[in-house]
Amino acid sequence: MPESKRLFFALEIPSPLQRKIIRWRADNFAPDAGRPIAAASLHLTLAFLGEVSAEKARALAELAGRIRQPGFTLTLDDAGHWPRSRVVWLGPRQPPRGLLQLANLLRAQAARSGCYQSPQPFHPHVTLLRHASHAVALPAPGFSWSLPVTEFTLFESVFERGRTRYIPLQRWPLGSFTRKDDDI
Ligand code: 2AM
Repeated sequence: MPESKRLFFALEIPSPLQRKIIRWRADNFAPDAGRPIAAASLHLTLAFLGEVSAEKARALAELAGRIRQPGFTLTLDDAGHWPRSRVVWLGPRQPPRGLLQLANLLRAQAARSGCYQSPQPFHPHVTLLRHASHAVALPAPGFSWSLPVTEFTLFESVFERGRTRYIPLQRWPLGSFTRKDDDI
């Protein structure tokens, strides 16, 4: 059987911000609110690909490499609890257009390549807690972290010895790309 990997495209959260977020989480959520995600695993998923063959992964990476999009600023200033998926999350109150465009493009490329995409609208979020099955008291508004987003990443999700790790496989830059018509 050909080797397959569980893959997804995501935005990485820089380590200093990962550390700030977990400190804030410890200060603002009850210890029994849910199972905390490790600092190094905090990320924002753009498109989930599922189990993908090496050949399909190559094709998707090639398509990702053709994306020409400027960077954007992401502000994480909202938090919520989805009881059905038992997830507590951090996200942008107002997702930047660049984020929605990038996610839509990656999700469309994934769908065209045969990776099932949930029909649910994209709701950008960083998962903070899992198994949050009871009502969760959310922090009062007023928190906010902004980060410049200058690249996106293909991750592999590896489950071993009872825990999941996310391994960055490849990164692509976002930047100020000159359009052909601007050159005239
Ligand atoms: P979550 O944080 O909301 O659970 C790696 O598993 C990443 O892919 C996680 O961010 C997870 O989102 C997301 N993910 C896992 N399964 C998914 C699915 N079936 N559809 C969409 N995203 C999924």
